Amino acid sequence: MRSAPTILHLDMDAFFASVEQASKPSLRGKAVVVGGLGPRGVVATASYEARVFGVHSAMPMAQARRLAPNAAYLVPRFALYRSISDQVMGLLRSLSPLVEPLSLDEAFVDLEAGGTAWDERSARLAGAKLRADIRAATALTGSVGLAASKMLAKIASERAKPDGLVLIEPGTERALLGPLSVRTLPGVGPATGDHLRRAGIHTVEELAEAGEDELVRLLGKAHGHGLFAMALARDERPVVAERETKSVSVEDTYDVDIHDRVRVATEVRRLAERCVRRLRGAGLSGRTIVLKVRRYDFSTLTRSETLRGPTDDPAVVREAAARLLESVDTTGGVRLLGVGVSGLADYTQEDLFAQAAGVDEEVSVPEEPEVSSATASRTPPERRWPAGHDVRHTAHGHGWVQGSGLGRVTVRFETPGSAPGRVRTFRTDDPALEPADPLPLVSRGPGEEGDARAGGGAVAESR
Ligand code: TTP
Ligand code: MG
Ligand code: MG
Repeated sequence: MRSAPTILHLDMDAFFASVEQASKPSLRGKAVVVGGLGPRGVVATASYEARVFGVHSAMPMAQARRLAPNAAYLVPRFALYRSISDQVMGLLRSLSPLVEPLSLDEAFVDLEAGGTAWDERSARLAGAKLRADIRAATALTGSVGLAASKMLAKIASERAKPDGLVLIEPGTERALLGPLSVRTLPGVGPATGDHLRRAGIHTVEELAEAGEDELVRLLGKAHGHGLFAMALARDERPVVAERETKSVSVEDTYDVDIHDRVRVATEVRRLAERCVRRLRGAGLSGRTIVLKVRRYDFSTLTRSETLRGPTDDPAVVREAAARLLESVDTTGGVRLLGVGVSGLADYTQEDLFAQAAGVDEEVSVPEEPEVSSATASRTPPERRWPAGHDVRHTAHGHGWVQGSGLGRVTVRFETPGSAPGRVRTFRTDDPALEPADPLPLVSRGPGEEGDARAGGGAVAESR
C-alpha cells in the first residue's frame, strides 16, 4: 500500500435533491424529496433538511410523506443530473488520468498518478481546491475523502458528509476500522452481512479476530481471503480508469437439449447462484442481470434487466433471472444457458431491488401521443405537468411545476440565479404555457453568452 493519502474519493451531497435546490431558489434550505410519485414510488434521495425527519433513499414514498408532509416532492430529472455529473467528472479528470466513476455522483481519483499530490499536504490542498471548483462550476457541494487506499478514502468521504473533507493519516487505518460494522467493507452486501451476523461477527475487529480460516469456511475461499485482508486494512486495489471486468458470467452447455421447463428453471437458478459466488469472490456487485439462452436450433437470445442499484444478493439475481426466463420461449429445447451480471461496482450501496421497477417509468415526460390531425383538433391530448419540471410562460418567463391536478397547474416563476419566485396557477391546457429545458445552475460570466443579470458566483454564495 502507498504511504501517502493520495487516493481521493468524491461523493456529491444529496445529489439529486441538491441539484433541485440549486435550480429552484425557493427550495434552498428546505426539505426536498426526489423520487417516484406514483403509488409504488420510492425515494431516490432526500435533502439533508428532509433527512432530519427520517426520510432516506429507497423508502416507500408514502412513508416519506407521512414523516415529512411539508417537504417538496419532485420527480427525478435524470438528463439534468447526468449533465452535471459530466461536469464534475470533467473536473476530476483534470486532476489525474486515473478517474474511476462508481455512479453519477461518485468517483475515485488517483492523485499521485496525475502528479497532483504526493504527500499529506498536497493531497489536502488538491481536495480543498476540487471542492471549491465543483462549487464554482455547479453551485453544488461534494464531500471528499483522502487516504492511502480506496476502501479508506470511501469511508473518509462518508465521514466528511455533508460538505466536508476528511483525510485519514496512513498508519491509523486499523484503529479506525475496528469498531465499524462489517457492512462498511467493500464486498459485504446485505446478504454477506446477514451471514456474518449469524456467525456472531458484527464489527471489522471481530472479522479480523475470527481469522482467515474461519472466514474462508464461512464465505468460501476467494471472498474469505479478500475480506480478511480488508479487515486488516490491506487494500491494494488500484484506481482503474476503465473497468477491467465489465461483467461476471457463467454458462453451461448441455449434452442433451433440455425440454422440461421446470428443469430449465432449476438450471437457471443454479447458474444465478454460481454467478453470484464469482461476483462476491471478486468483491464486486452489479446492476444488470443478463440471461443467455441458446436454443435447439442454435438461435441465441439474451435478455437483461437493470436494477436501480448494484446487488450481490443471490436471491435478487435468482429472481431477476427467473423473470427473464419467463419471456423466453424454450419449447423446442435449449442447449446452453448462461447468467451474467454487468454494470459492476466495488460497493453494494444497498439492497435496491425494491426499486427495480420504480422510478424510471414514472418520471419520463410522456411523448406526445400520435394523433391524426382530425381527432387532434377535437380532443387535444391532455398535457401532463410532472412536479419539478421546467416550464416557460409567454408572459411570466421561466418557472417550474409545483403541482397539478383537477385541470390546473401551479407554477413557481424563478430561475437558478433569481430570488425565490412567485406562484401562479393556470389551466393545464393554457396555450401560453409550455415545457422547457432546465437552465444552467451557474450562469456564465458577463463576457460569455447567458443571463448577464446574475453573476457567476451568485448561486454559490446564496447557498
Ligand atoms: P448517494 O450518493 O448514495 O446519495 P446522495 O448523493 O443523495 O446523498 P449523500 O451522498 O450526501 O448521502 O446517491 C447519489 C444519487 O443516486 C442520489 O442523489 C439519488 C440516486 N439514488 C437513488 O436513486 N436511489 C438510491 O437508493 C440511492 C442510494 C441513490
Ligand atoms: Mg452522494
Ligand atoms: Mg454516491
